[in-house]
Amino acid sequence: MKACFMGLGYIGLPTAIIAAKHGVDVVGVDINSQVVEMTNAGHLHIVEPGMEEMLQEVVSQGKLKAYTQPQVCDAYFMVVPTPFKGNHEPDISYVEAATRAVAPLLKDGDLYVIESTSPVGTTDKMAELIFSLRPELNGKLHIAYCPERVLPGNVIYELVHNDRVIGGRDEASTDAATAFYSQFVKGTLHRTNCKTAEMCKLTENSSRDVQIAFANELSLICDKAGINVWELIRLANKHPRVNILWPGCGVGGHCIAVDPYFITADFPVESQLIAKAREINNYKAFWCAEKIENAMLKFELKHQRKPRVAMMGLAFKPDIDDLRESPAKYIVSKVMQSCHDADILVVEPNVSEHNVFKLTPYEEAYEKADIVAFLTAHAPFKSLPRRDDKIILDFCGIYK
Ligand code: SAJ
Repeated sequence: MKACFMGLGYIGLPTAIIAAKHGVDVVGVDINSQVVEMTNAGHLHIVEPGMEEMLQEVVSQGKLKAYTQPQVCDAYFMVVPTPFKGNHEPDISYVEAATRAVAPLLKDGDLYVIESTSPVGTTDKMAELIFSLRPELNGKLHIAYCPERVLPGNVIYELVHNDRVIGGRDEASTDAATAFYSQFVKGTLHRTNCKTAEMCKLTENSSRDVQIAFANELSLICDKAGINVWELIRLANKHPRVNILWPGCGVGGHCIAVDPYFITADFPVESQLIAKAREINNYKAFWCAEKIENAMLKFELKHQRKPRVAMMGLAFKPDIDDLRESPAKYIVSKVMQSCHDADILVVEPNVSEHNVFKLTPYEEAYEKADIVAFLTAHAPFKSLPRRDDKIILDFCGIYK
């Protein structure tokens, strides 16, 4: 079995490495020649604990080789990004480009799988594209959709142990995809059709977005009512069948803040709750920025001088260095734009340098600031002594 992974990013590269480690001959393909060179040299271009050692092992054994163009194989996996356009419409052009690239290489009996998060109907659309280019293969390929569910930082474990959903266009396709993944997945492989599998991935992340929106909405209500939202949620969760998530300064990252739009774009009439959750989570970041700006104004009126403000955290969630789609980054930028001459100290302990923000060590910023806005609940912030001489805006539950 020879498998070709189209896209060597955060998911494609680890999956290619794990498949190679389990005996599959792997061709890794990326349009970025630097990624290809680094991969072939055994250097990981992403951050993932334990993965580089495994890459070096499979490269030295000749089990994985990277190219800028696909090679003839028996199975092809589309693991490319699916971003959204300005109007929140999904952009499947990378999946389409990767499919066009492998189409000339396909032969009778091959397996074609999409792993990229995709709008419902993408697998059928790509099947039609393949058959329009290779009509003689109609009915002779195995075509399936199989999303991943891994959490960056724990990929080696989760790629192997998480359950997976395998959705073929027909039973034989589900069989073929299940046979492939069973070579390295120890979790259960759940069979379904491709549309359900596509929707399942979108549902998982939308479900989390909706639950976080509920917590964020509670935080707005509690702020107005003078109730500590952290205590409230902790108490409500004592109910045996209630499990509320935590509010924050919005929702970031490349999955939960993005995938719900793949549903709302295609089902605008039906997806009222999902759309509203996106709105609430986006609004929460705006609200936090306004809170900081108001606190700054109040301070200035009271003390007849501008406050020094510490913005604690830029990453989209605790204890990582990933700033993608980060609400914290949005808040810092918005406050800086609204208050040009403000004295703002930006803190991100997981990043050594940033091209836009000058970073200050967290203890120094906390010490010097009049107003401290906790945006990301990084572990080191929790050890800072609570100080009554500062205005503390705890948006992420440092003191929960
Ligand atoms: N957040 C809250 N309150 C909470 C939990 C999270 O405000 O109670 C915020 C975080 O601060 C962050 C955002 O939500 O801004 C997303 O964080 P996350 O940890 O929920 O998710 P991601 O984006 O790091 O990774 C998710 C994972 N999904 C879940 O944990 C349900 C991962 O399993 C998926 O594979 C990944 O999305 C993906 O690729 O879809």
